[in-house]
Amino acid sequence: MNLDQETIAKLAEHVENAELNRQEIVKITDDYPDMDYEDAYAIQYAIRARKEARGTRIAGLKMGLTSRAKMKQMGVEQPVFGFITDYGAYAEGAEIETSRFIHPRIEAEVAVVTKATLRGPGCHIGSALAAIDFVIPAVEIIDSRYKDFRFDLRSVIADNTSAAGYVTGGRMARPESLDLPVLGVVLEKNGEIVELGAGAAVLGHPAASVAMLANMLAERGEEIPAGTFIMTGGITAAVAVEAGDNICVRYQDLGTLGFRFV
Ligand code: OOG
Ligand code: MG
Repeated sequence: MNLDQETIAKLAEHVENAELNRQEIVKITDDYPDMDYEDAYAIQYAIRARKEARGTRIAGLKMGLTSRAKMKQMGVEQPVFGFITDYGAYAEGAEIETSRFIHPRIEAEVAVVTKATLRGPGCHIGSALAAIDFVIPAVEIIDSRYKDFRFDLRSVIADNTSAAGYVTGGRMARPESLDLPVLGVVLEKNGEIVELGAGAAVLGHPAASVAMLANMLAERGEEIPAGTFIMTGGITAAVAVEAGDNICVRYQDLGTLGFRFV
């Protein structure tokens, strides 16, 4: 770690305020070029603690930058993790207030809920699959607090990996009933197909993303408790949305998730 506790706390407040006030900021590594990955996660965890102290419930975990499409779009090459909150949750059919965000984008993802503890190191796709209770379609709403969505890996980790909301719905299924790598996803905006892909876009298999999360958490002495909701990362590149947009995401075997921005 290169930053002291006081600076971590100050940056956590700065980045969280950008979220709460919907006001974009410049990426924090511009002013703190020495900030390292540990500092970045320390800032993210400080933001999480600030929210929990205010009564926010942590509703699950997310992986990000797990697909080529996303890595290419954002110019960063390594998966990251973050948390999702109770107040970011939307159900299928939701009317989502666009004014809650700075410059929202959506990503089609596959989410899972676990039924057993997952602990790294050495967690692999087999253990992850055995620990998945069910799979459920989920669309993430990301909203980088950084100007023009421009960031580096350390800055985006500190900004809780741009997490802003998520819509769940469609149909859940047991993992053994699905062929997750070839599970097709089609994202439509206002009736037009804008992105499409398959589960394999996510590290070859969405369960590999769950295993990687367990291994990343293990480095911090943490595990994934049973009953955790996990978003495995965008299959497709993220799509910018604005008020008036109607979104429909079709998942092979898992139904359709529709909602709109108002
Ligand atoms: C970072 C978050 C990436 C995903 O699913 O890849 C992410 C960003 O692109 O702003 O959530
Ligand atoms: Mg995502």
